[in-house]
Amino acid sequence: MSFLKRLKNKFQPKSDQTEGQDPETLESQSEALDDGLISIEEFEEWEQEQIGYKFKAGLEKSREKFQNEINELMARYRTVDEDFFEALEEVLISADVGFNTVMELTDELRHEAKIKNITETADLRETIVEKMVEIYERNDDLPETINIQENGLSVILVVGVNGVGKTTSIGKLAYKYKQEGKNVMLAAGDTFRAGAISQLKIWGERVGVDVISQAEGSDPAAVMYDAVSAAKKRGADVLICDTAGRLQNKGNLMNELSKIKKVIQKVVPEAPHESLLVLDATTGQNALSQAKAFKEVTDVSGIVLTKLDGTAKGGIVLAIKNELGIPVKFVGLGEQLDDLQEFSAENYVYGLFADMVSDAEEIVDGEEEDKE
Ligand SMILES: Nc1nc2c(ncn2[C@@H]2O[C@H](COP(=O)(O)OP(=O)(O)OP(=O)(O)O)[C@@H](O)[C@H]2O)c(=O)[nH]1
Ligand SMILES: [Mg+2]
Repeated sequence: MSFLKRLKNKFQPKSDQTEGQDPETLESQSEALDDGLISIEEFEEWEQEQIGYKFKAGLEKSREKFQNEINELMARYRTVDEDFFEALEEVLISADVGFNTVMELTDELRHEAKIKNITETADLRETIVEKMVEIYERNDDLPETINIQENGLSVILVVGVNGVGKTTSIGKLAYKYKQEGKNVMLAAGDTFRAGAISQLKIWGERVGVDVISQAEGSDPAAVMYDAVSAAKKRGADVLICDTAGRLQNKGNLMNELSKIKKVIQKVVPEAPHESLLVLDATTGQNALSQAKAFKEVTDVSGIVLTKLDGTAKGGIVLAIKNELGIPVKFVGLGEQLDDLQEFSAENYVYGLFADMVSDAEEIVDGEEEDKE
């Protein structure tokens, strides 16, 4: 089965279903599952489709830009030659894919075109998409999944500079884990910025989870110690910790974060289970420099890439993974509570090329018919 067709089966299983008309909610589907009205397979299929919608909607700007440019490219260059590859490189670089990744991708496309004897650019379309997933997933010992314990407390430390979407992402994460039936608590570790504590408390109320805090200006490590102790005592499953992102003073930040980790480990030796760095996708190359700077001061186990819905340069996802060696674990696809989604290369590529995926059947079926 072709790659695009496989994506189509995964994300658009019911061909007659029109997008946006699916009236089912998570609650009603979960009930239907509990009542035995639908099977686990049907539930999972439905869930995957919903995730597909989210990625498709969140990546709309990037998809439009990318597909327009690729279409133009294919119209302008009909035969596969060096001019075409150079123009393709420009398109990818302008989508923030990152120089090294672009070079790796186009080198492999050159090779693929040669061995498969592909001479028309239109026939290379699907290979471009497939290679993007392949390159993302390659040489990869990096754990993509979130390290949440089945039993016992999991501590998630959230770091990042001001304004990138830390608090919002913490709120959305809390919502996600609460929906999954977990007992969630939050720690207001940004005691530095005025208003940061009350902002987190508002999210706590909105989602319905407890927030452990102290007065503004107090020692963040003391807040964390309180919070981890309370979370352990109350038998919480997940504790998500906010921090202040004062990157302009790296020495201070390093001391503060290592002190925070030390006190957390006094209570839960294997914590933090995740140290998530939040980056704003709309800041492009600047997000990459922030990540490099954070890597110098602390361990980062994953990236939360926010505001992907606000940029047409969604290629930044590929650059982050390949140029920093840190997996993107969550992406922010909008302002709704359920718009923070777990990242997977296939979901992402589906969002970027959903229209091409929708067209896949006709093209592929046509080819199959031709062969018969
Ligand atoms: N469209 C969109 N907006 C987002 C997303 N994530 C966060 N935002 C917005 O980004 C703005 C800043 O988010 P905050 O969560 O306050 O950022 P922060 O990092 O906590 O900022 P400080 O507390 O100042 O350090 C808010 O207006 C959010 O609604 C996203 O995925 N998509
Ligand atoms: Mg905040």
